[in-house]
Amino acid sequence: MVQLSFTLLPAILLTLRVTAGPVLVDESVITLDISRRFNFTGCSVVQRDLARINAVKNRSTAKNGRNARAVISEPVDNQALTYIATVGVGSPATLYDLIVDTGSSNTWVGATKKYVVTSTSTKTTARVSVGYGSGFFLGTEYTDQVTLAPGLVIPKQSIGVASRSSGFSGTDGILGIGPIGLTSGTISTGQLVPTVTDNLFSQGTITGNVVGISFKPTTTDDDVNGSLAFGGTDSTKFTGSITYTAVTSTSPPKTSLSWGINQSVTYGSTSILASTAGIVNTGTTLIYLAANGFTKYKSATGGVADANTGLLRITATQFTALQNLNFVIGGVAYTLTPNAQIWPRALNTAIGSSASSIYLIVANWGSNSGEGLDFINGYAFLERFYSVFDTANKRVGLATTPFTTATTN
Ligand SMILES: *[C@@H]1O[C@H](CO)[C@@H](O)[C@H](O)[C@H]1NC(C)=O
Ligand SMILES: *[C@@H]1O[C@H](CO)[C@@H](O)[C@H](O)[C@H]1NC(C)=O
Ligand SMILES: *[C@@H]1O[C@H](CO)[C@@H](O)[C@H](O)[C@H]1NC(C)=O
Ligand SMILES: CC(=O)N[C@H]1CO[C@H](CO)[C@@H](O)[C@@H]1O
Repeated sequence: MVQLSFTLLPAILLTLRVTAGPVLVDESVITLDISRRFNFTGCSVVQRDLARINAVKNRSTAKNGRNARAVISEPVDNQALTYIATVGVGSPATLYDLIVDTGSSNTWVGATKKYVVTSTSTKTTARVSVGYGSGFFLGTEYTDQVTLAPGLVIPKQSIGVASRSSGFSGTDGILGIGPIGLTSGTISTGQLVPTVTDNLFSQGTITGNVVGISFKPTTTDDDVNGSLAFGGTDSTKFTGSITYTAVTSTSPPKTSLSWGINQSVTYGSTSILASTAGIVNTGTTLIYLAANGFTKYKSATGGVADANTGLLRITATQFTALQNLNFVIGGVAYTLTPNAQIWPRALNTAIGSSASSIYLIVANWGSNSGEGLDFINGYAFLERFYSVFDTANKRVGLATTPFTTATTN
C-alpha cells in the first residue's frame, strides 16, 4: 500500500475538517477520504430528503430530462447531512468542497467559491441546469482539468460552472457519480455528460468503471467518516465478500437510470415489503419505505409520528423490544440491528428534538409499492454496509463492515 500526500488548502468553512491523504489500494484502485457534514437548518430531514428524491424521480422519469424549472420553485433550501469530497479544478488547481452524490451525475462548481479560470479551462457554448429538490444550479458548461487525488486526474472533464444556484450554502457544488443517464437533458446541446468515473475509465486511469463507497456511523456532527474508491473496491473497508445484484429492470419510473435494485424487507419474521424496486442513494439521509411497508413497520415497532422531526418516535421500552430489520437483496439479508435503526441520539438536538427521545431512521416514502420506486436506502443504510456502484456491469455490490452491527448509538 502506498500512502500519497494530498495537500489541501485552508477551507473557507471553519467547520470543515480536512481529510487525510488518499490511499492507493492496489495498482488501479485509488481511494479518496470524504468528510461528513451535518447542517440542520429550517425544515425537517424528512422534508429535505423527500424533495431531493422527488427530483431524482422526476429526472429519471422525464422524457427529455428537462424539468429543472419545475424544481426551481421548490422552496426547500437546506442540506442536512452531506459527505464532501475536496476536488481540485484547473491548473494550478483551485480546491472545491463538493457533495458526493450517487443520485445525480453532473459535476459542477461555483455555488460558494467562485470558479477560477486557468490555462486548462475551456468555456463551451452549452448552458447547463440541474434541479435537486433541495436546490438547483444554472450556468455554463466548461471543460477543465479535474484532480480528485494524485493519480486521479481527468485532463478534460466536462463540468458545470454555476452562475446561479440555491440550496448549496457552505458547499461549492456536486461531484455527481450517478449513472450517465441522469445527465440527460441537463445541457443545452442535448448530449449526455460523461461522469468523472466514466472519464477515468475511458482514459485508462482506472481499470474498472466502478466506485466503492465506505461510510461509517458517527455521533459527532462533522468529521472524516467516509471514503470513495475509484476503479474497484477497498478491501480494508469491508468484511467478508461483496455480493452483487443486477441493476433493476423495473420501469416505470426508470429506476434503472439511477442505482436501482430489487429488495424485499422483513422486520423480525414479519414481511414489511415484498420484493420490489427502489434505489440506493447517497443523496438521502434516511431509509424510506413505500407507505404500505412503512405502516407495517410503524405498527410492528409501536412508533408514533413526531410532528417536530417527521420521524417515528419510540419509548425506551419499545427500543429494547426492537427486532432486526432485514433488507433482502440478491438473496442476501442485510440486517440493521435495533441500534442501527435509531437516529444518533447525540444528534437529536441538532434536528430540533429532545436529547432524551429515541427516533427511528425509517420514514414514509408516501406512496404505496408498485410504482417502481418503492424504497430508498440512504446513509442510514450505507453507513452500515459497504456499497459498490459498478457501471461497467450494471450492478450494485454490498458487503458488511466492522460497523454493520456496531453499537454506536
Ligand atoms: C416533479 O414533477 C412534478 C410534476 O411532474 C412536479 O409537480 C414536482 O414539483 C416536481 N418535483 C420536483 C422535486 O422536481
Ligand atoms: C448551514 O446552512 C445555512 C443555511 O442554508 C447556511 O447559511 C450556512 O452557511 C450553513 N453552514 C455550514 C457550516 O455549511
Ligand atoms: C426485479 O423485479 C422485477 C419485478 O418483479 C423483475 O421483472 C426483474 O426480473 C427483477 N430483477 C431485475 C434484475 O430487474
Ligand atoms: C465510527 C468512526 O470511525 N468515527 C470516526 C469518524 O471520524 C472521526 C475523526 O474525524 C473519528 O474520531 C471517529 O472515530
